[in-house]
Amino acid sequence: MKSECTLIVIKPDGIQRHLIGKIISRFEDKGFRVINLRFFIFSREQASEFYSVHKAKPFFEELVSFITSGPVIACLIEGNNAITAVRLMAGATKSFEAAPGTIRGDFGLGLTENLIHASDSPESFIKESGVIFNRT
Ligand code: FUP
Repeated sequence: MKSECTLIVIKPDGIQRHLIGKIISRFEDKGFRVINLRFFIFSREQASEFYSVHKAKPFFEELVSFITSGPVIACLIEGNNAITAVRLMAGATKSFEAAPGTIRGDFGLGLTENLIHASDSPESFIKESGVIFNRT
Protein backbone atom coordinates (compact mmCIF):
# COMPACT_ATOMS: atom_id res chain seq x y z
CA MET A 1 0.00 0.00 0.00
CA LYS A 2 1.40 3.34 -1.04
CA SER A 3 -0.83 6.18 0.15
CA GLU A 4 -0.02 9.30 -1.81
CA CYS A 5 -1.53 12.57 -2.89
CA THR A 6 -2.29 13.86 -6.36
CA LEU A 7 -3.90 16.88 -7.96
CA ILE A 8 -6.83 17.03 -10.33
CA VAL A 9 -8.15 20.13 -12.04
CA ILE A 10 -11.67 20.09 -13.47
CA LYS A 11 -11.19 22.28 -16.53
CA PRO A 12 -13.57 25.05 -17.73
CA ASP A 13 -15.48 22.64 -19.99
CA GLY A 14 -16.20 20.36 -17.01
CA ILE A 15 -17.59 23.27 -14.99
CA GLN A 16 -19.67 24.63 -17.92
CA ARG A 17 -21.13 21.20 -18.60
CA HIS A 18 -22.15 20.72 -14.95
CA LEU A 19 -19.96 17.66 -14.48
CA ILE A 20 -18.36 18.71 -11.16
CA GLY A 21 -20.37 16.26 -9.06
CA LYS A 22 -20.02 13.36 -11.47
CA ILE A 23 -16.26 13.79 -11.76
CA ILE A 24 -15.57 14.13 -8.03
CA SER A 25 -17.97 11.26 -7.24
CA ARG A 26 -15.93 8.87 -9.34
CA PHE A 27 -12.89 9.46 -7.18
CA GLU A 28 -14.86 9.27 -3.94
CA ASP A 29 -16.65 6.11 -5.09
CA LYS A 30 -13.28 4.53 -5.89
CA GLY A 31 -12.17 5.12 -2.30
CA PHE A 32 -10.08 8.28 -2.63
CA ARG A 33 -10.39 11.18 -0.20
CA VAL A 34 -10.68 14.83 -1.24
CA ILE A 35 -8.39 16.63 1.20
CA ASN A 36 -8.42 20.14 -0.27
CA LEU A 37 -10.44 21.91 -2.95
CA ARG A 38 -10.30 25.32 -4.63
CA PHE A 39 -12.66 27.01 -7.11
CA PHE A 40 -10.85 29.77 -9.01
CA ILE A 41 -9.88 31.26 -12.38
CA PHE A 42 -6.29 30.81 -13.56
CA SER A 43 -4.46 34.05 -14.41
CA ARG A 44 -2.41 33.86 -17.62
CA GLU A 45 0.78 33.98 -15.56
CA GLN A 46 -0.34 31.14 -13.30
CA ALA A 47 -1.51 29.05 -16.29
CA SER A 48 1.83 29.55 -18.09
CA GLU A 49 3.64 28.34 -15.00
CA PHE A 50 1.24 25.44 -14.50
CA TYR A 51 1.80 24.29 -18.10
CA SER A 52 5.47 25.35 -18.36
CA VAL A 53 6.56 21.86 -19.55
CA HIS A 54 4.55 22.54 -22.71
CA LYS A 55 5.94 26.04 -23.32
CA ALA A 56 7.69 25.09 -26.58
CA LYS A 57 4.77 23.06 -27.95
CA PRO A 58 2.63 24.40 -30.83
CA PHE A 59 -0.54 24.01 -28.75
CA PHE A 60 0.73 26.01 -25.74
CA GLU A 61 -1.14 29.24 -26.55
CA GLU A 62 -4.40 27.38 -27.16
CA LEU A 63 -3.94 25.48 -23.89
CA VAL A 64 -3.34 28.65 -21.84
CA SER A 65 -6.27 30.44 -23.51
CA PHE A 66 -8.57 27.53 -22.74
CA ILE A 67 -7.56 26.94 -19.12
CA THR A 68 -7.96 30.69 -18.37
CA SER A 69 -11.33 30.91 -20.17
CA GLY A 70 -13.47 30.23 -17.10
CA PRO A 71 -13.45 28.90 -13.56
CA VAL A 72 -11.84 25.58 -12.66
CA ILE A 73 -11.84 23.37 -9.58
CA ALA A 74 -8.58 21.99 -8.22
CA CYS A 75 -8.77 19.05 -5.79
CA LEU A 76 -6.06 17.35 -3.80
CA ILE A 77 -6.90 13.66 -3.76
CA GLU A 78 -5.34 11.12 -1.41
CA GLY A 79 -5.26 7.35 -1.44
CA ASN A 80 -3.47 4.19 -2.50
CA ASN A 81 -1.31 4.79 -5.60
CA ALA A 82 -3.30 7.95 -6.28
CA ILE A 83 -1.09 9.33 -9.05
CA THR A 84 -1.31 6.25 -11.28
CA ALA A 85 -4.91 5.34 -10.44
CA VAL A 86 -6.31 8.84 -10.93
CA ARG A 87 -4.64 9.18 -14.34
CA LEU A 88 -6.09 5.83 -15.39
CA MET A 89 -9.52 7.07 -14.32
CA ALA A 90 -9.05 10.33 -16.31
CA GLY A 91 -8.27 8.41 -19.51
CA ALA A 92 -6.21 9.12 -22.62
CA THR A 93 -5.40 12.75 -23.50
CA LYS A 94 -7.49 12.67 -26.68
CA SER A 95 -11.02 12.20 -25.34
CA PHE A 96 -12.18 10.73 -28.65
CA GLU A 97 -9.69 7.89 -28.12
CA ALA A 98 -10.14 7.52 -24.36
CA ALA A 99 -11.52 4.18 -23.17
CA PRO A 100 -15.15 3.95 -22.09
CA GLY A 101 -15.27 3.90 -18.30
CA THR A 102 -12.77 6.75 -18.02
CA ILE A 103 -13.85 10.35 -17.41
CA ARG A 104 -12.61 11.57 -20.79
CA GLY A 105 -13.94 8.42 -22.48
CA ASP A 106 -17.42 8.77 -21.01
CA PHE A 107 -18.01 12.52 -21.10
CA GLY A 108 -16.08 14.13 -23.96
CA LEU A 109 -14.72 14.16 -27.47
CA GLY A 110 -12.14 16.95 -27.34
CA LEU A 111 -8.37 17.25 -27.13
CA THR A 112 -7.69 20.65 -25.60
CA GLU A 113 -11.16 20.48 -24.06
CA ASN A 114 -10.66 17.20 -22.23
CA LEU A 115 -12.41 17.94 -18.92
CA ILE A 116 -9.70 17.09 -16.42
CA HIS A 117 -6.02 17.46 -15.62
CA ALA A 118 -4.27 14.92 -13.38
CA SER A 119 -0.64 15.12 -12.23
CA ASP A 120 1.58 12.54 -13.94
CA SER A 121 4.35 12.14 -11.29
CA PRO A 122 5.26 13.13 -7.72
CA GLU A 123 7.42 15.94 -9.14
CA SER A 124 4.55 17.27 -11.28
CA PHE A 125 2.21 17.05 -8.29
CA ILE A 126 4.53 19.17 -6.12
CA LYS A 127 5.06 21.77 -8.83
CA GLU A 128 1.40 21.97 -9.97
CA SER A 129 -0.17 21.96 -6.51
CA GLY A 130 2.33 24.66 -5.50
CA VAL A 131 1.16 26.90 -8.36
CA ILE A 132 -2.48 26.50 -7.25
CA PHE A 133 -2.47 26.14 -3.47
CA ASN A 134 0.69 27.83 -2.19
CA ARG A 135 0.09 31.20 -3.82
CA THR A 136 -2.72 33.71 -3.78
P1 FUP B 1 -2.42 14.74 -20.19
O1 FUP B 1 -1.25 14.35 -19.35
O2 FUP B 1 -3.25 13.58 -20.65
O3 FUP B 1 -3.27 15.82 -19.57
O4 FUP B 1 -1.83 15.36 -21.54
P2 FUP B 1 -0.48 16.15 -21.91
O5 FUP B 1 0.33 16.44 -20.68
O6 FUP B 1 0.17 15.41 -23.03
O7 FUP B 1 -1.05 17.50 -22.51
C1 FUP B 1 -1.50 18.53 -21.66
C2 FUP B 1 -2.75 19.14 -22.23
O8 FUP B 1 -2.45 19.75 -23.49
C3 FUP B 1 -3.83 18.11 -22.53
F1 FUP B 1 -4.66 17.96 -21.49
C4 FUP B 1 -4.52 18.63 -23.75
C5 FUP B 1 -3.57 19.63 -24.36
N1 FUP B 1 -3.09 19.25 -25.70
C6 FUP B 1 -3.54 19.98 -26.77
O9 FUP B 1 -4.34 20.90 -26.60
N2 FUP B 1 -3.06 19.65 -28.02
C7 FUP B 1 -2.19 18.62 -28.22
O10 FUP B 1 -1.81 18.38 -29.38
C8 FUP B 1 -1.74 17.88 -27.08
C9 FUP B 1 -2.21 18.22 -25.84
